[in-house]
Amino acid sequence: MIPQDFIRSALAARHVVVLTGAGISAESGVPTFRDAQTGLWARYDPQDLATPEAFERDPGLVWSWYEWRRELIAGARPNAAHQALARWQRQRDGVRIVTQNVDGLHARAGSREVIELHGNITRTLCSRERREVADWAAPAAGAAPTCPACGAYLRPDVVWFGESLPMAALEAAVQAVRGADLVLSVGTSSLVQPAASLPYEALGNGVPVAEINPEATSLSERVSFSLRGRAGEVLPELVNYLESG
Ligand code: BJW
Repeated sequence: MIPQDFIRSALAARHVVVLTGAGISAESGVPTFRDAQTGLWARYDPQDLATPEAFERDPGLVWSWYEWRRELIAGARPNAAHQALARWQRQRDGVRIVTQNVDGLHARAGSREVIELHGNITRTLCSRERREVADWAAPAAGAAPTCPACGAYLRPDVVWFGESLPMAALEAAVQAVRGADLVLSVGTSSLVQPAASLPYEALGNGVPVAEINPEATSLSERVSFSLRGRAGEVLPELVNYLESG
């Protein structure tokens, strides 16, 4: 059940920012990172796979892990939560999506102008020149492919721990939050910086923040509205209310 005062805030808001994390794609079968049984970090050590040092040590291992995830994501479909957000954007202007996810499922659901803070797993970069590369020769089993132009290893276009976020995306996200009169935090543990600080920026400006998550997070105690449930259930219900309101 969605609180009436939250529905009133959502109806009155002119600029809404929806910050999403791995939990919004969980119902598409894409594993989260930190969920105790099913999260990727329960099975893999991020220090071995999601840092520049890990890639330097063993590019083949890191490439293979991302290939596995790329295939998993290619076979996944946007779920009811992604679709509800796309529907909300079609219904009205001023709903902006900022995602930490690299899976591209918001765009595949039809959302427009999604701000991707941590890159996109479907793109590949030359690790030396940071240029996007579209074609490369298949590597030997267990090895990473190399850049056809300079010979450096290729890597996924994602942001690893210790790396800076793409400046344009981060600036766009901060500006969107500064201009928002309502922020929703959906399916994120709110642990990873700088994305985790965005809802606090809003709260500091007196802007209400709602959290949609089946579990409590480090943000939960601070939020204005806590909608405890799965994104694929809560978001369609919310957008249905807004459509009829
Ligand atoms: C559901 C659900 C359902 C389940 N419905 N919900 C300040 C203080 C301390 C540390 C730092 C700091 N500033 C920077 C750092 C270091 C670091 C950091 O934050 N570390 C923390 C872990 C402590 N940050 C960085 O290094 C960032 N870079 C940076 O800041 O550069 C400058 C700098 C560097 C170094 C020092 C200082 C400054 C880069 C961060 C890059 C994160 N990269 C990853 C991997 C991306 C590529 C890939 O996919 O492999 O991004 S890590 C991983 O975490 C991924 C995610 O985008 C990110 C956030 O995870 P998310 O989305 O919140 O997922 P989960 O699994 O944590 O949570 C899922 C939630 O869903 C749960 O709450 C569930 O309950 C919920 N859920 N089912 C709704 N159906």
